[in-house]
Amino acid sequence: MNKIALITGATAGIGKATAKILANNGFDVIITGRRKDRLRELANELQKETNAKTQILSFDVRIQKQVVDAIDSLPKKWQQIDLLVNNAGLALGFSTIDAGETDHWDTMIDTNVKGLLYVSRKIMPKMVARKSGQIINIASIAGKEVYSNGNVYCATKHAVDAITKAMRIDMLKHGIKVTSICPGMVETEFSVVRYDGNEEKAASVYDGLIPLYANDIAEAVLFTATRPPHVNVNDMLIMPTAQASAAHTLRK
Ligand code: NDP
Ligand code: 8X3
Repeated sequence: MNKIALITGATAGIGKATAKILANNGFDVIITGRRKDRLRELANELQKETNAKTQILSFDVRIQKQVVDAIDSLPKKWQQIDLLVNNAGLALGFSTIDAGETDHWDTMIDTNVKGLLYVSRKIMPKMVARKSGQIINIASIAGKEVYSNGNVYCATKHAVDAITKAMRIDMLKHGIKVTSICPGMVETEFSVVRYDGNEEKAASVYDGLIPLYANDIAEAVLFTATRPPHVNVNDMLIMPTAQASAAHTLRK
């Protein structure tokens, strides 16, 4: 029987690429996100192109009741999740902290930190009971370094880094693997969301350099998820060749 993976934020970018690569490599996948139409499209694609079985769950990670109800609605055998990929997340805005929009702060903290906690809190007890499971948190270079105008987004990703380390310690005795995968710039819908739909501004983030693509990170997830039982990847920092740190890029 295939392992079961639940991926948050599978409607776009890294989460979508991760769902595809896992489905192509022996996992059955629970794809989640708020945009149900996109989840249906992806499920159809996976059904046509892979042998994986798929479940769709549409919920907002910020709302704990939705998280709990969605996972409770899965058929019993699908509730035995082997791999949780906590990927849903976003940045909103790019201003100095004195001028930041507090609505943006609330949304980033609620999604990137509290949402990840709600989903994990719901899924971990069944892993603990089975003494088996794996959690991969998609953190960021922004969780290792702070950059100008990144303030609260960076704080949420530093929190993901701390939560990942704490999970690994608390889950040690249960044999549950915990990993953070920390990408630099990845060209997805991330910048379009950050700049409130301004496609031109979003595209300019990647001007003159080759960024990472979603599949580059999906491959790292697959690598992490397919190590033998005695091997855990604790932390992986993956950057475009043209980006040496959060603030150092080479543009042509
Ligand atoms: P995208 O904007 O392409 O995808 C974000 C995904 O998160 C979407 O599927 C979206 O689904 C989901 N999501 C956002 N808010 C919620 C919510 N409240 N409830 C449920 N799902 C939600 O961005 P990326 O693929 O780039 O981002 C994925 C992760 O990678 C994020 O955690 C991001 O911080 C991280 N990251 C991204 C980098 C980059 O440069 N792109 C670099 C480092 C880390 P929907 O809107 O349908 O709910
Ligand atoms: C997203 C990448 O460039 O905002 O985590 O640090 S960046």
